[in-house]
Amino acid sequence: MQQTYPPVSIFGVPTDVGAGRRGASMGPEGLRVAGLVEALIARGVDVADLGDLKGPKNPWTGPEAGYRHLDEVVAWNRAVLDASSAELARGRMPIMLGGDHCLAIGSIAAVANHCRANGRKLRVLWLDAHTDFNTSQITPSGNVHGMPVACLCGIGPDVLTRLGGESPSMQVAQFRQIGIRSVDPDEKRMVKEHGLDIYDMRYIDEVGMRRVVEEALEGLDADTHLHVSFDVDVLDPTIAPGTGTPVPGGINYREAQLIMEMIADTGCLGSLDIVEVNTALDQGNTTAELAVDLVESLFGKSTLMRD
Ligand code: HAR
Ligand code: MN
Ligand code: MN
Ligand code: MN
Repeated sequence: MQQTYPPVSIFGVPTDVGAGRRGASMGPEGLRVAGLVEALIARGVDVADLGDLKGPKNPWTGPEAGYRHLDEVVAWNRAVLDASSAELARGRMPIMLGGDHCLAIGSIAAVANHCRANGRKLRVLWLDAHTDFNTSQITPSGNVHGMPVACLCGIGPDVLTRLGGESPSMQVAQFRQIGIRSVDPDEKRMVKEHGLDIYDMRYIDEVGMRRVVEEALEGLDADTHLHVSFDVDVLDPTIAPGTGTPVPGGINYREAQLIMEMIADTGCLGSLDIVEVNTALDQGNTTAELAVDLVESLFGKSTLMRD
């Protein structure tokens, strides 16, 4: 099925203020060096690389009141919110290159506002080893990249939950999470209490990725904007070692391709984050290269002759 895609605007968000290890700040350049822009052009996509957003340096300090670097996280996310909102308003698809996963607070708040203003439904597909549903009270680390889903659902500090204006930006029921295999004990209680829709590794093993993605994308229609938040640590560390919090037992190459191919088939992709690529921990640039390979599938490149 040959599809046309809206024009794409790419931004780098070179920060690791939300992470527990340094180096995700080099992710945007790693993805560019891996040929992201060229790959999209080859798919026939109209793409503009608008360069990197600006934000504060990483102070590399410990948690204060349960958060590390909260002021810096807020500053980066304001920049993400503004940039993403502006591109959505111009009818372009924002692709945010992380950077650590805290940036999803700004990117998804922007998409939520855009969908509300235009009467569109919104679904978020969260591809991750982690549920990212921590709060300042229960976080084992204070790292805000472990908290974006909670913040978007209105659970977190006002400066983040109200970043986009209204709080909550999102309802829990709008999220689907695939690839989960590392949830902190109190976080587990939280996600159960709030009823987050989670397709964990055991479920993927038991029913297979095809059915998982069918279920996660069920109910999408022409009025639905699909946001994909792609944390590369969803991938098995043997194929994607360049990430700050690798967890064994992740999804394999074909499972990852199938997710992207099935998303492409929906024609609903409206925005994308590619986060947690940490080139300092990578073997060569393999993790960014794999991410680019997967983005090609997300934009309709098929391994079979289905075009
Ligand atoms: N759950 C742990 C914490 O909150 C680790 C979170 C790691 N998060 C990411 N994003 N890499 O998914 O500290
Ligand atoms: Mn994450
Ligand atoms: Mn993760
Ligand atoms: Mn849209």
